[in-house]
Amino acid sequence: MDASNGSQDTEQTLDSQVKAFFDSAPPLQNRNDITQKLNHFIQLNSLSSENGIGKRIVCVTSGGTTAPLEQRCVRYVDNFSSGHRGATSTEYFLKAGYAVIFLYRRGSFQPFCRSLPDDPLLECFEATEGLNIQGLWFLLHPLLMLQIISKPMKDIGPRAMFYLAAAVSDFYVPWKDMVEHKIQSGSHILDVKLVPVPKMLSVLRKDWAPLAFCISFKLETDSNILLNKARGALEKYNMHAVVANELSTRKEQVVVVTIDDKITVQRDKSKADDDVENPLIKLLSQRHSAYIEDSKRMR
Ligand code: PAZ
Repeated sequence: MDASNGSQDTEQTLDSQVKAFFDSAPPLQNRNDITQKLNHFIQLNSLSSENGIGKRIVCVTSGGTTAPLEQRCVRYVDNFSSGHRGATSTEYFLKAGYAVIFLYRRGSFQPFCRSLPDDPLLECFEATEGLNIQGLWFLLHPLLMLQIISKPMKDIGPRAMFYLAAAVSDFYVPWKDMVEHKIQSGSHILDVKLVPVPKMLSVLRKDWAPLAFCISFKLETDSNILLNKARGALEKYNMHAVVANELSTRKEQVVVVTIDDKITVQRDKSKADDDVENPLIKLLSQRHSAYIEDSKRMR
């Protein structure tokens, strides 16, 4: 029986891997509150528009995720992401007329206070008419929140966009395999088994919000493999575009990879305060509008 466990694991379907991942996450205490808040926000912004069509709504994920090593977590595997991309993009999405659901790692950069440390500004906002940003934070991993957000987003069809700029960990330690207490130091080698996080982008596209316009990101440190990896992700997860960026130049330049284009987008260096997200969001907003028009024609 033991010997077959490994092969059974590899044969798990994506659905059961997703279920196992969610089952192994600590339960979300305030799920109902979050759902209510989101429904209210999406409803408000679906009604408010000049042309009676309803605003476009984008969910921006932002910041890095952590993978805890102990149940009573003292240590975890982290990544470098500061949330600058997500926070800056949110400002430009708002400028472009979108309503934004900003899903961020607590403590990472937030819009309109990028230069301030530890700034819980978004937590002060309550949804009222005219409010076009809803902040939600995640503790460890944004995927459970993403699933919750995608439910009301599904209802607005192609007007929804997912802009997945968070650096999501590719590996985690399932809850059942985690030691309860702090791992003790010593001279032994620390042997921790991290298993792959299921690829939820396909589930988002296929099941959670199939009509939404979906943009994911690909980060590499080796520029020689970046564009091929981005193209691979575009095809594998059926994204509408993948934004390719290299670690050292990510604030200066990105490449937007679509099925028939590779568009280099750069910050305007003649302006000290310009951001690469300025032309990037303009381009994605245009592409999203064209997508909405195409979807209308196809109905
Ligand atoms: O958060 P930040 O501004 O420091 O960095 C942004 C980024 C590099 C994390 C983002 O642009 C990105 O590429 N996210 C996806 C990373 C990945 O999983 O490949």
